Amino acid sequence: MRVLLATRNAGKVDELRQILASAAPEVELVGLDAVEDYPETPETELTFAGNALLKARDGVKHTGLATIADDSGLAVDALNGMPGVLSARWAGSAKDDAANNALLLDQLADVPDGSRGAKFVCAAAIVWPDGRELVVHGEMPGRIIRAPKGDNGFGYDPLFVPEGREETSAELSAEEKNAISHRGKAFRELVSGI
Ligand code: ITT
Repeated sequence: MRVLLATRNAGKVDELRQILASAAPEVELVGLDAVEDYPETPETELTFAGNALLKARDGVKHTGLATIADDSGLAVDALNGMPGVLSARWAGSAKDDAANNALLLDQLADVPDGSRGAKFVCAAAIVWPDGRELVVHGEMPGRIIRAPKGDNGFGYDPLFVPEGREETSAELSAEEKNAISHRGKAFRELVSGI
């Protein structure tokens, strides 16, 4: 089965290829780099599930292939669940991880250690050419520390310590992160339903 992977985020591509290779080895993933003139899908919905479905439907429309996509982000307790669906562009439209992390640290500067809870959330969607759709969710709870640590992963990983761990998710190996992550949980459930 050939499936389009509709994401431009290189960090996600690496994670999803690895998660899907072990959870669904029969699925042949086609990346967006193999598709000419693929337009970026505007993420106009206010929910992770809504945006994941928009991206997956666009993939079917442009390629005719079954398409999987995710929409994910960080929900910080002290920010009432923000940056949420705005996570990629929190410091502006450039989608700059370092700027996003710096802004988040500034915003939480006066928040005490006991109140720095947060979770990563992922909605994973698959849409088939015949119109069938499936969307599932995964979460990874944890907390935000005061300075970045670690070089693995992407996005907010250097600031996020998963519940029950001492290291940030940027200090975990890819296998360790995928085993507990929002994206790992959501995609393992997604492929069990296809
Ligand atoms: P696509 O829409 O092309 O998939 P994107 O980066 O715009 O790429 P999202 O809209 O889903 O993807 O935004 C996700 C953002 O949330 C991402 O850029 C990070 O800032 C953050 N994020 C999500 N999952 C993360 C993870 O596992 N580790 C660190 N940050 C993560």
